[in-house]
Amino acid sequence: FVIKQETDSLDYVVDLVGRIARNAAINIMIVEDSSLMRSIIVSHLQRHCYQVYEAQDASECLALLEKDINIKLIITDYTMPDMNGVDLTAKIRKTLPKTKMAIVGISAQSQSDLGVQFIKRGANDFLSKPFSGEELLCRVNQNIEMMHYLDTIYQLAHQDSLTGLSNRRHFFTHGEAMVEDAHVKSLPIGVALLDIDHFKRINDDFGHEAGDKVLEVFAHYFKEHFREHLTARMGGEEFTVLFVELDIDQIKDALVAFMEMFAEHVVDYNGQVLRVTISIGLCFGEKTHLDGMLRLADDALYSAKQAGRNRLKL
Ligand code: GH3
Ligand code: MG
Ligand code: MG
Ligand code: MG
Ligand code: MG
Repeated sequence: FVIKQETDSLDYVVDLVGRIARNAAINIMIVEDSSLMRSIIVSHLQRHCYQVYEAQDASECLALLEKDINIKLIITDYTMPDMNGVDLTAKIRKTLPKTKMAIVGISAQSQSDLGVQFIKRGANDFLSKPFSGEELLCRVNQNIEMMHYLDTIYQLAHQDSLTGLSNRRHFFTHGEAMVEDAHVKSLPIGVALLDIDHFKRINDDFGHEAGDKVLEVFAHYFKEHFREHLTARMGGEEFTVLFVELDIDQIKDALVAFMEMFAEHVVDYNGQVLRVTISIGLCFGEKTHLDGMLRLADDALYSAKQAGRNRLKL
């Protein structure tokens, strides 16, 4: 019995320390014109170690949001001198979706549909004053947890799990917009496809795990070398990078430098030395669509393979 108690209290302490560390990195803003109410809410939140910012009206709240503090949750009062909390919620939602920030409305007004108004205009939750500290914290914690799950889902949907690189979906979501923007501004744009040569042989000769190790090592250097550009694993042993604003020579130089560096690089797999080369297909110009550019890059990649691999073709 004694041992169980000790285990329980240890688990409790571990849980508490974890929560303190997590919450200390979470910024919450309270928007409330009553300084008494504000200080009550602040003390509840600080008990759970949240980082709290205070605003006494909507304009102070909007000014704080401009500062780019990465506020994760806003608790806003309804009745305030400059703008009511529902209008403030609607205004914030024009730029910040629920995936980025949660909003909890609060009010002492007896108007029965205030909660509905808040939620219809973009709030996640609503609390009638007076509320207990426990209820406030339950709602806040729950909304923070939901956002954490949304972040996780986003990561899973946009990241390749083996290499940690962005995946194809992420590349298209962001790349399409970048290509359109570059087109509007008449900026040069380039898309390269990089494919590991004879990769199947690595799997066949050393096993699938060795293949995975090569992909991980490749991705590490690839991400680092092209860190200023949009990169992704398109699938299998094929990777892509999108260049905006660089001219053709700058792009070729960056790609060839990487290709030559990797050809010299040895991957150590349980003491076995693995070497691979890569072929690159490049599409360059003022194009309007990413998928069209990728098709052209793929044609160029095919000629690089035909011409003997370990080379770049335009
Ligand atoms: P080429 O030089 O013409 O590109 O030849 P290749 O062998 O690299 O190309 P091929 O398309 O014939 O084979 C690619 C191989 O990549 C086949 C597939 O099993 C392997 N592969 C794809 N994804 C993974 C992965 O995540 N891990 C491992 N280990 N292998 C993978
Ligand atoms: Mg008020
Ligand atoms: Mg290949
Ligand atoms: Mg293939
Ligand atoms: Mg391939």
